[in-house]
Amino acid sequence: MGERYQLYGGGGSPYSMKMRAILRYRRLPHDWVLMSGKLRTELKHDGPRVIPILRLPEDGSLHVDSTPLAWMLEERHSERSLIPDDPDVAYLSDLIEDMGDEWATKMMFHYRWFREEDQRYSSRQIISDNSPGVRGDAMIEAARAITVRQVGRMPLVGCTPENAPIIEGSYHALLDILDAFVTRDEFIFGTRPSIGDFGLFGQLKVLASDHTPMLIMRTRNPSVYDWVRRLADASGIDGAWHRWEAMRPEVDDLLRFTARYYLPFLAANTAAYADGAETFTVELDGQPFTQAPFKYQVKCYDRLRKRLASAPSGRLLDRLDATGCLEYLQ
Ligand SMILES: N[C@@H](CCC(=O)N[C@@H](CS)C(=O)NCC(=O)O)C(=O)O
Repeated sequence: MGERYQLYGGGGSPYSMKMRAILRYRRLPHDWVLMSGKLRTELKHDGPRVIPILRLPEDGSLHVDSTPLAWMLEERHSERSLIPDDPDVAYLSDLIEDMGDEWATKMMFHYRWFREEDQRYSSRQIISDNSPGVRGDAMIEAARAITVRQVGRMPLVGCTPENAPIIEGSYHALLDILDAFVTRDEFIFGTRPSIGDFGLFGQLKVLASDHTPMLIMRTRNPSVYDWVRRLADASGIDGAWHRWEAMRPEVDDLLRFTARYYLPFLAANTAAYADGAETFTVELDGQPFTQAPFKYQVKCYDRLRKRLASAPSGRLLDRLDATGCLEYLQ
């Protein structure tokens, strides 16, 4: 085991891509290991059956959930932190990370499983990574089984045909915002990437690979495609944070985007969960969006609100207010 982290994941898993890109940017010695059923049994991890899993070098302990993992790395290593040193900027970075993890993932899941040609490519890719030696009929059968399972999960995460126009519209809107500023060394909060960049990156990396969203990104917003391609390994980037006063205007566009799609969803999800409702409908960008309440996102909302309540600064509140976020976060 030695001095290196092990990251167990899959090439089609957005949170695995996020964690791998973080380890690379932070220059932390690690091995990238493709997870398989056999390996999962050998690892004897008794936590949630998800990827990625990070194994610590010193004691072999196994840990999941990319946001807490990223924060654990922050505690363990101070060089090349992902957290902007200005706490107000850091809050915005966390908000954007959360939006990437929890809203942009709907884009990823929708495009992956909505159209047959996407199902065909994605299911095969997942099996190819997680099932060593599988080919021919066995590959076809395993790909079919995972397609059935994942398509069955679509309504649980709101990826229904009725919600498709909202999800696709939000993908286009996000690409357009990023397209307005990404260049070779530019990230959301400076010339170095933040946890917010990596939250978006995880989902965008998969969207840049799955068939239909890849074509959209490459033809409509090729500069975003390039940005994603580079952020996959940013170990050579040595940048700086912008000061609050020099924050680029596109950050406000990202915040307005968050207020248009993600935060109303998050608020309605929490209310519906508290009421024990089976489903809820919320208006997003002027259109009704319906899904069943999702427990994990209740925690996300709680965390964002508590953090803001614990350290409110006037300029942060003003910015959140001006972009439409504040009404959901107070
Ligand atoms: N919040 C977790 C989510 C991890 C997650 O949902 N991973 C997916 C793959 S990207 C998974 O393993 N799902 C279980 C399954 O597909 O069986 C994180 O940020 O790491």
